Amino acid sequence: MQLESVTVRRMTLPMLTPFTTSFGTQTHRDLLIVEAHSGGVTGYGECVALAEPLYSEETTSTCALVIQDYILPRLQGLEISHPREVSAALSPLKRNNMAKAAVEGAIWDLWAKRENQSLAQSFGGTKDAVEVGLSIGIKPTDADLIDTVGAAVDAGYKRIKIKIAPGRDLQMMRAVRAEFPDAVLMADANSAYTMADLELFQALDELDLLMVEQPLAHDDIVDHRHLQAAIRTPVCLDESIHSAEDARQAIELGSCRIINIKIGRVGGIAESLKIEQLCRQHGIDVWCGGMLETGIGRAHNVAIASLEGFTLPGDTAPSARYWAEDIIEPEVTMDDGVVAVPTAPGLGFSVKQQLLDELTVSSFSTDWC
Ligand code: OSB
Ligand code: MG
Repeated sequence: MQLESVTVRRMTLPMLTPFTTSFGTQTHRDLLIVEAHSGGVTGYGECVALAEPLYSEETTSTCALVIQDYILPRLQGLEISHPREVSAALSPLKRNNMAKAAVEGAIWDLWAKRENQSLAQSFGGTKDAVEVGLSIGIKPTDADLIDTVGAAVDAGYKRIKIKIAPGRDLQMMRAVRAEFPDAVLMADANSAYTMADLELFQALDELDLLMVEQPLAHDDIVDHRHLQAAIRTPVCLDESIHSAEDARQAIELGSCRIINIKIGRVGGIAESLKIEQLCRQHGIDVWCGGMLETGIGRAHNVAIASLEGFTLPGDTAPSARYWAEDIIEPEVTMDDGVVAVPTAPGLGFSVKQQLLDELTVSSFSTDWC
């Protein structure tokens, strides 16, 4: 297969509810949708970078630039027999993982559609439904948070993740645990703490959390090792893992017992599959993280979460949790805490092309011919 053309669209979607983490509040999603075309078929990918470099160094704007100036030129004229070859072709480019993943994802969807395979099938997924957890942002009061957790428990989510930040941590988590003694709870710090906060994490041990996600610096694996050795609660790494090589080092050091895979953060599907395999070999639990995706990125996430190594519920909540109207149809929906893995070719959802056109504020396309 040869890529004939690629179009990248930028759009802004208002979120139904603002989402606050230790690094800031998202009220809108500023994102890129990549369309890859070949033989009359279109594959779709989503760039998960945020508008500002608060989660990682990438932003929507840096991704647009890197895709246009560096990624697409390397794919021009390339004969692609399997989408795995895309990450190999892009490997000389350092990092810029979210930019690479957006393009690789579109090509993977295109290839799967042409091969008449679902994305899940093309990834080697085996489950026909995936368990879903909810990620809840920092709320102004404990009462607000308890209401939101209660609604999530009632909705059937299999695991509830609560964002924590200095000043909104131990007391708040104790209040939630007291209200929901049996809920499967975890906390995500988005790298807001240091080893000076060891006592906080030791105190959190008493709450029987499923895990604590990225407690320490975004680029650390050494201090996480010391933290994991000093607490019972499993440490999960998110921000610190950008590749299978990072995962190998973290596992070797004992820096975590769980890894959250985000396709964008690790540079694509091929790299995600390597991490899943490595974790399976080492008995490390894996789950699919989320970046407040539209239906396009969400469909990729649901497909990858169908792999055997994804042993814990992922942040793949239904569309209606985020958007007034998703850009795919049907929307992603949840039943009894699970999302069905589509079996139709590619994403398994159709993209609302007219809505995409209406939302697009700027775009660029390759001028290959
Ligand atoms: O740390 O997992 C995170 C959203 C944006 C950036 C980072 C994170 C998150 C989430 C939301 O937790 C997960 C989702 O519901 O998509
Ligand atoms: Mg996280």
